[in-house]
Amino acid sequence: MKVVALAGGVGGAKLADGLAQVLQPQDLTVVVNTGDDFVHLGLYICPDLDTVCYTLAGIANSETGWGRADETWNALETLKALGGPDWFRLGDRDIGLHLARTVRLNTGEPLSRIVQDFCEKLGIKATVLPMTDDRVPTLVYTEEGELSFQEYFVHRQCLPKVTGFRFMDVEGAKPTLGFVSALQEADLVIVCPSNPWVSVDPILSLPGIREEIQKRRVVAVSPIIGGRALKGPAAKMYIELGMEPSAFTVAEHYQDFLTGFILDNLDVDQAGKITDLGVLPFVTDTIMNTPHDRKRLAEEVLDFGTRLENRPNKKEEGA
Ligand code: FO1
Repeated sequence: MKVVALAGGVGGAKLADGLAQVLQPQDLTVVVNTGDDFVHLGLYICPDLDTVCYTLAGIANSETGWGRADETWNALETLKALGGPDWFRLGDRDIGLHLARTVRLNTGEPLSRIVQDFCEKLGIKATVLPMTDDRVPTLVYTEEGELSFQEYFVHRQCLPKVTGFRFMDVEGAKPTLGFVSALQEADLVIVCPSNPWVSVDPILSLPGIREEIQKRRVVAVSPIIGGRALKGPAAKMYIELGMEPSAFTVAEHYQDFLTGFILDNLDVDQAGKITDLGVLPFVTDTIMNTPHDRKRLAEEVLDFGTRLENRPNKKEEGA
């Protein structure tokens, strides 16, 4: 069963890891958001790609949800002592990866090729792809004006009230070739439990992607459980945008392409409303605290996706 998983940060990386434990490597393509990427201290940093790759390689820092395990902070301490900016915490091993990537990007090498090479060197067998090789930085509109993503997320700790988002130059960006071909061959597309606004929407906004996804069997796992996001500002963003943070609101956000939607036991009362959207709900324990949880949820998502096979997706029904 050929699967394409759309992933952002922590939640996406965990489900991608579960899928990698269950599927043959050649059957899994993980497409990752690059809207969080930015140049900092001269280094080109790709947080969601790195969280996915570190997680799949088993070297992710499970406490923070970003960066590497067994990290040291000597470079950052020296930087701070010399008056440099240390608000974005870069560990020594992590800096090594940013150096290797930045040098190669500066020669004009496409990000997708660099990622593929790093995956081989990290022993990752599944295909991990940036959503595009172009630069599509996410800007966050707040009451204090427009902030770059990491300025909002880390430096300002997601405190400013958001009023909207912009994915700069996304209209002119090209999805990676591997992304488009994997989509066209996909038996199932899985939208991982990532932030719909700043992790999934950038991927869906690339030219031609939403239209292609609408032709596929698609399931999404809710990133909102009991009205909260397990990590990050997704629920706060919903509230600030005047919407209720709930599994149902997420399903509504994706309803134009969703065939099925996986929501947590805590939100079982919303299954009926989701069915009314023409989306098939599946209720289970969606919290992934251990690698076994990741594998179990991945198996349930794939099994649910298989059962959907004999159900035309919404687009065909609506056609
Ligand atoms: N997130 C933070 O909240 N604080 C940090 O100091 C921080 C450093 C960092 C370094 C490398 C990296 O790949 C990610 C890092 N992140 C940090 C996470 C980053 O802001 C991501 O964009 C978010 O996790 C959203 O996906």
